[in-house]
Amino acid sequence: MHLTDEVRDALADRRPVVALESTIIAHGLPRPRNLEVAAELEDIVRSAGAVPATVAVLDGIPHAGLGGAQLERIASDDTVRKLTVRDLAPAAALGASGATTVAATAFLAARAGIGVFATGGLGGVHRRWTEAQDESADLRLLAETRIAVVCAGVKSILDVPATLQRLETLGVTVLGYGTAEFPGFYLRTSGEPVEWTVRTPAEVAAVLGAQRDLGVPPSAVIVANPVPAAEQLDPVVHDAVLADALREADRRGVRGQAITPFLLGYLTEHTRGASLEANLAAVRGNVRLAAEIAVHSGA
Ligand code: PSU
Ligand code: MN
Repeated sequence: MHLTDEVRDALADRRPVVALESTIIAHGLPRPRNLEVAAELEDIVRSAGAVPATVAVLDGIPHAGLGGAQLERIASDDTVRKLTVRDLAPAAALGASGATTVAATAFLAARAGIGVFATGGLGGVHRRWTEAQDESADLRLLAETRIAVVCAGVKSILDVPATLQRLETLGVTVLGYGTAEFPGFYLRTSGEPVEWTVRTPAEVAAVLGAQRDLGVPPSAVIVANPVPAAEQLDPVVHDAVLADALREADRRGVRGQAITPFLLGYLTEHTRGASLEANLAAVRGNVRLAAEIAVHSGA
């Protein structure tokens, strides 16, 4: 794996590093806004006193930390694929380039020795699972990987109660950050309860330390951080447009890897950008919190 000098030095000196995923940049946000956002997220990490490590695969080589031209390639090159964990070996062997999902980013970040990771919303169990059996590979990977993942819950296009049930079965720790309710990605709440509430980055760092000290089997700690109230999507608009989006995906037969980008894009278009602003507000908040957690964890 290729690490930038900055990331390598920070890890060697045990200074805080935050991993950022790239699928949100390549396939989750419209162009050219996505490139601005990629740079902005790195700036947020830096201003909180940590080093950003955006993860992607370029010409078969996994990278933690990207230079400006590499970030631009991820944001604008049409041949950049969407890579989850099962795609990493073929991509490496065949010299392909791709953006990494939550699963692939968490895997590569943990291998590089990075302990904290920020994204928008996790993948999970899709609606009508009984027909399609579509469950994001994010869940199983997080169940086996020791890393703190700061997110605004799981994407609301999913079956949220079923996803929480899967996380319980898989033994993944879920913390509500300043809330007793699981966040709803574009919305402050999904309406589902969480069992544990933490209120400061130091408390999250203490949970991570306790997980290590107790020898709890390696798994992620999900820090579920709601979008700021002023920036959430109007819940009525959310529910109506999402129902249309799901119908349209069905009508067009969109499936597999394409479904998540399709639904996010549909929402952006049909809320005239309001869902995009809520998504970005959530991601910004998550990236800031991840940096604060990394600073408090001393790693
Ligand atoms: N969060 C966002 N936008 C995104 C994603 C997360 O705000 O586009 C991406 C993540 O990379 C996540 C992926 O891993 O969506 C889930 O895709 P799938 O359902 O195909 O596993
Ligand atoms: Mn999927």
